[in-house]
Amino acid sequence: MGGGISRESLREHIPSLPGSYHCAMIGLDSAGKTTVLYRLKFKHYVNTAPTIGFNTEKVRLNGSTFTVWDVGGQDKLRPLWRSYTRCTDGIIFVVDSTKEERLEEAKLELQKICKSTVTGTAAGARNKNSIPVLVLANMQDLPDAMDAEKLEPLLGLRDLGSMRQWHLQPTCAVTGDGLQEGMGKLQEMINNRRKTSKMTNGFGPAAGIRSNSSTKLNTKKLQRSQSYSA
Ligand SMILES: Nc1nc2c(ncn2[C@@H]2O[C@H](COP(=O)(O)OP(=O)(O)O)[C@@H](O)[C@H]2O)c(=O)[nH]1
Ligand SMILES: [Mg+2]
Repeated sequence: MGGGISRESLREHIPSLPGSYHCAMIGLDSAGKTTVLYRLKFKHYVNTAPTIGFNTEKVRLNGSTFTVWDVGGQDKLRPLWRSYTRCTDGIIFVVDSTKEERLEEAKLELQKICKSTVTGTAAGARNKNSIPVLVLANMQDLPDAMDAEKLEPLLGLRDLGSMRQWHLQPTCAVTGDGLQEGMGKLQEMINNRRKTSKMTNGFGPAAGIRSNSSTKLNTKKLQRSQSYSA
């Protein structure tokens, strides 16, 4: 193909089809990313091995197609994340809710990746209506899992900037609890971003969007009890 046009800039100029979404799933190693991917794809639990490189699957949910890229989370693989997140429609960031000692590391990695997705081409910079982030607070079936209320400040989600939509969703990837709901939220945020980008393209900065939220979950019963917006 002709030189000079990168894969990223092509993705920026070719609009995604309605009902079709490209998502990059990242997070520290052993957070449950691959378990999430196969739970979404096959609707049952699949035993995993550490991911060297990436896994990808097309997942059908609510009549839409999500192409999900699950990228290895070991620290030597993290420099790869950027090439998956730069031009994606949505970022899924998976956290092990039982590992308080790894939350600072997770927070810094999330901040780093979010920073890397606001700069870039002129179009990217104008469209400061940044790539939405779905944070999965995974392992909620375990007794020492922290709930969304506790995780939200520890992950610094409110510091991600006013142009960033995010949603914090408690999940258990083994049973699938919370996954459908989280993906529904991600879809809503992506559609919101697409709408805002259409309205503002070429007419100055995007209007601010504040649709950030956490789903609170009864961690014992894994049922949604309440949600709130920032
Ligand atoms: N109890 C429990 N274990 C989980 C959950 N999600 C993943 N796991 C387990 O955590 C381990 C790491 O999961 P994996 O998907 O390989 O993590 P990844 O490195 O982020 O891809 C595996 O043994 C999974 O079975 C969960 O929600 N609850
Ligand atoms: Mg994996």
